Amino acid sequence: MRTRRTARNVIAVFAAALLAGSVAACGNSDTGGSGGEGGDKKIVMGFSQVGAESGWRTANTTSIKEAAAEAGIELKFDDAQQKQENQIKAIRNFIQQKVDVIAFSPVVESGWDTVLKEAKDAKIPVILTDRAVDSADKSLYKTFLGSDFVKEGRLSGEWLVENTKDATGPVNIVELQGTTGSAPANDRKKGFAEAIAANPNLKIVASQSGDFTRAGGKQVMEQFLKANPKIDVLFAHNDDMGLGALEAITAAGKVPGKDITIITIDAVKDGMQALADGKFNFIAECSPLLGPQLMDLAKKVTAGEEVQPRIETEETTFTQEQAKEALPNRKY
Ligand code: GZL
Repeated sequence: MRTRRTARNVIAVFAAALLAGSVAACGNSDTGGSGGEGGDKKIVMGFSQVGAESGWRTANTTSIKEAAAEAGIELKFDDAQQKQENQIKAIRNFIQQKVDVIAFSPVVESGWDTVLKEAKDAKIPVILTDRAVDSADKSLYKTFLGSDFVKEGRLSGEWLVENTKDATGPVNIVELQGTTGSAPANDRKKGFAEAIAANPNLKIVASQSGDFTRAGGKQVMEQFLKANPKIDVLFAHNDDMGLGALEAITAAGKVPGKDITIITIDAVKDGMQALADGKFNFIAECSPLLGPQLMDLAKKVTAGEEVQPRIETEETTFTQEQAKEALPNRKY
């Protein structure tokens, strides 16, 4: 009798232990997932966007919003209308709202240290996307995701050197710069100038900002045409300024792509169409499709994972023939 009772007790204790173990295991799976403690907590991202100045920017905003929805990340999105003070205000709001991560495309390179220190003090990780800042303190942000703008400028200059090597006299270049003080404007100008430096025939006779907009490109190109009797090449830091310049060139009775060779950067659909139509001559691509990579980075930094300090996007270049082939499949 005693033996049977003892055996029953042993089985009961063993079953209780098994049950306890399985509940604990089950409990653990509830606390798995992305958030650690809660698991189901949605990541909240505060994003400050430059504005809506160009086709590139519109495509970039679409990529970010779609990727956030796809990743299940709650996005607080602010459009700064190309004003740094609006971006600083938005970042301060994000800090007040205690978001999990802040991402932004800084409209200009300088003037960010104070607000980025406030985010760091609030223990909110910051991701730079698209444009860079010139802060000496690299601990103010986790990573930079975007393009190599110097390379884009260099590729543009190298194409021009290659395609004017038979020119006998001076080749007069006018340059439509991007937003004054912005990383793409500074770096594209630098890369292009370095590439053409070895060729004394190639001279930049005028260079001015068109602020990355079509209206700006048209307005400045009109001034260039009035002030410079002989313009052989236009180098525009983005498609949109090049597209605006087309109107000024045509109104001046010149044939774009023939009388004036046009080189731009971005490769948005309207720019690629102008290239395919022979109005542009060369485009260096700058991809706006940063959304998916940005959301992956947001998950990593909010989980405390280490990430590369700089992540560059894959890009290419297009001639007129290549644009005709690529156009049907362009995503933006
Ligand atoms: C480049 C981006 C630039 C684009 C412009 O990454 O910051 O800003 O080249 C856009 O079209 O306005």
